[in-house]
Formats: sequence, structure tokens, C-alpha cells
Amino acid sequence: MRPVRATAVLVLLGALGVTGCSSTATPDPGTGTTPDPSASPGPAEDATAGGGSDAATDTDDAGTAGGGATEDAPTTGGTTVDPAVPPELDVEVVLDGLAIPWDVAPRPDGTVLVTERGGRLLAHRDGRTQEVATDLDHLFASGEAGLMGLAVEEDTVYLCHAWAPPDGPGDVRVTAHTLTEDLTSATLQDVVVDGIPLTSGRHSGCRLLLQDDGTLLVGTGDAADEANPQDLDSLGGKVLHVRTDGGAADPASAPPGADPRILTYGHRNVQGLAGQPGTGEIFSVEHGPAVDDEVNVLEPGANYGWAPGPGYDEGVPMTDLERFPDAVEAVWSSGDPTHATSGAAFLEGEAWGAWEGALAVAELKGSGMTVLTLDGREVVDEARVPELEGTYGRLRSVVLDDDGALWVTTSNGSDDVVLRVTPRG
Ligand SMILES: [Ca+2]
Repeated sequence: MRPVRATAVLVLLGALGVTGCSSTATPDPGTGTTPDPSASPGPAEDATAGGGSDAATDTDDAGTAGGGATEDAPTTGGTTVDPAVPPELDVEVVLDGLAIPWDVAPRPDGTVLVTERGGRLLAHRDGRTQEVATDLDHLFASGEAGLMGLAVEEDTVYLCHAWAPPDGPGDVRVTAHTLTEDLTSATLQDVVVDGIPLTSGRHSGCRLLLQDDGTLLVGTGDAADEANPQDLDSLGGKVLHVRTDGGAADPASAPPGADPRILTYGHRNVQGLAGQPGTGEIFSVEHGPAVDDEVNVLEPGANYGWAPGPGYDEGVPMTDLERFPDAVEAVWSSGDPTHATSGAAFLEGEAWGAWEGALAVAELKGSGMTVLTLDGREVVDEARVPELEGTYGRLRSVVLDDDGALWVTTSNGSDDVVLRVTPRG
């Protein structure tokens, strides 16, 4: 059953004119070679287009029955919002003609930066899209790896990407680049983190989340190597917490004996990180194997219980409480089958109605979005977003901008788009 939606829209927010879709040039396919072709290829929940398994588990209590604004609906700027029901949404295609736009970063000045997994960094401003020249030498773009997570702070752009020089082992790394005012180039400034394991490209993470204190969270993948998630010297299958100069942000919170940059461990492939408004807690989202995608709340130093067997046997629980009784259980799990959950963002602003404060989770295989209504850490309701249900294919990243609009990237392989999703009055 679909969530109940508001039927009375009293005042429409300003018309959302299309800002001009801009088709762009053929993406750079990347230049790397496979650093470890023997690595387990495994099922490619993140690499293939299509899939289309809609494992939605809609609930029928996604808001109170009946439409219409309630008497005590807050009024803001001439717009009345019913806090009891999920909003109807307007969906605008802002960029199109893309190839796997991995991440999106809307800036306060209206500029939107986008990474494509093949290696391009794009800037969209005033209805135009242009490529931002980067010096990502030896980018490894294959399978699930390539140019991935993106974070922006003023004129500094942080990029997480797979890197493979011809004469040495590759890795996944986070680099800082200085963006020019005209957005034509982003020059390498610093390597913030390197040495995140890379094999075939499978399970490469990599999500970046800047914190208010200027530190950086990095969600990594286990590189389809069974040793990595529980290895406290490996940066794979972890959430890292670093300063932007690369040092450990909070060494006292790392697991005992661990690399001090490690915040949490025992993860499979973290592609979602989001800070909960009000509590500041960090929620992470990761892909399950055949079952049990997970949403977790990060507790510093904790184990999240992923430990595949020899030969990367994935027939183990996503949170193995038999082997790791102290492992932290997920606050939400997809069950069977997985949706291939990827990015996540909290919905902020009363325009989101009943979904204000909820966690929006993008799904690749599920080709849609799940919204989890939370009471603290507890998921109290779960709904689908009708406007995004199969409409645009596989969804990768979700990011909320300062105006409360949700930016969403698709991951279909070609003709991909970046969407701006806003509640309708
Ligand atoms: Ca787990």
C-alpha cells in the first residue's frame, strides 16, 4: 500500500522551472588496469544496470488516514503543510545525458557538482553543465570502482576514487582539490587518505560525509576480501573518521589496537552516511549479499559483524552475532531479498510533513527510495516514494541541500540524470 498523501495543497510553492537540462560529452572511461583480476567477481549488486527486483516492503501506516491540511498545520511563507502525511513531490531533471553520476554536491551558491564513476567531475550552474578538469592520474574505473564520493567545503573538493598506477598496487583514496572560481579546474592539493584496499573494483565504497567540525567520515568497502572487515589494520570494510589533513579525527574512539582513523568496522560495503538532525548520530547504509541490506547507527569503536568465510564465502549473516556477540545489530534490514541500498539523507524542513526527520534511502536494485521514519534510533514506519518508484531506474545518491531539496542521482549506465526533488506546498 502506498503511503497516504496529502490531497489538499493550499498554496503551491514557487513554480519549479526546469533549469535547463544539459547533455554532456561522452564520459571518460578511465585508464586503469585491473590490479587484482583474481579477486572474486561475485554478484554485482552495484555494477549492473537493470535488476529491477522491487523488494518494497510497504507498510500501510505511513501517516494518518485522510488527506487535507489539519487545523494546526504550520504555516510558513504562505505555504501550509500537513505534518501528518507524507508530501506530494515535484521531481525535476536538472542534469541529464550522464553515465553513472555517483555523487552530487549542491553548494550554497546554487552550483551543483557531480562525479561520474568513469572519471568526470561536472559543475552545473545557471542552467549550464561543464566539465571540471581534475588531475586524477591513474584513475581505476572498472566494475563498481571509479570516481565515487564527493564532498565540498568552500573551494575545496574532496574526491574518493580508485587509483591504480601501472607499476604498483592500487588503492581507493580520498584526495583534496582546489576548485577555481570559474569551475573549470580542480587542482590536486593533498592526498587525505590512501591505502583503502582495492581488488577487482568490487566493494569499493566509497562515501564521504563532511562533519560540522570540519572532519570527514569515509565509508569504505571490503574489496571483496574476506580478511578486511575484521582486520583492524585494514581500511576496508570500515567507516573512517579523519581530519582533512589525513590525521585521525578522534583516535580515542577507534577500536583498541586499530588504525586510529577507524571509527567502526565489520562492514561489507558502506555507500550511505547521514547525520541525524538533533541527535548528531551518524547512520550508515550498506549493501547486503543476497539478503539483509542494513541501516546502522555508528557507535565509535564498534564491530558491525560482517566476516565472510574463506574464499569470500558470503553465506554468512550480515551481522554475525554467533561469532561476534558484541556486534551492533542493524536498526533496519531489508530482509530477503536485498534492495541494494546505497545513499541516504535525512529529510529536514517542515515542508516534508510526516517525513520531516525521516531517513531517505536510495536503492539500486530496488530502483526506488525507501523512507524510514525514526523515533531516535528506532524505525517506526517505512514507506516508498511513489514519484521515484521505478520512474528513473536505479538510484544511487541522495543529498539534501540547504533549502531542504533532495538531490538524487541515477545509476543506469547511460542516459543517467540528476534529480531535484522537493515537497509540493
Ligand atoms: Ca552488520
